[in-house]
Amino acid sequence: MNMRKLQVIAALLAVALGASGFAASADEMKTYEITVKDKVFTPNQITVKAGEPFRIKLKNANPMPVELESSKLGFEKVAAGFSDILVNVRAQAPGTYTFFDDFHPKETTGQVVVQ
Ligand SMILES: [Cu+2]
Repeated sequence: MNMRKLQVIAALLAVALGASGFAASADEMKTYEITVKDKVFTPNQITVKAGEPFRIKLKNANPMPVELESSKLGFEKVAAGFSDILVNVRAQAPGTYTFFDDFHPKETTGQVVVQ
């Protein structure tokens, strides 16, 4: 095998590895953990990058269910008592978006700051 062929193979390998690296990073979206207890989200504000999908992992530290919801961010999911849920959020434009527990929508709120 000559040097030119080796260079072509190396270039093709780099492309293949790069492509699989990209697929892996899509699977490893940044996950923000929030705990809800006694009608309070902790933290009650997270800051995420504009234009990048992300995940919120909500740990429900109450015996009662909560419903994590945000109409603007497009999710609505119930976490049973003492359980965790994961929601995927689409890439967003810069801004401040509210989320809440739909069982206590006035009291139990938080914000996602996209910047
Ligand atoms: Cu709801």
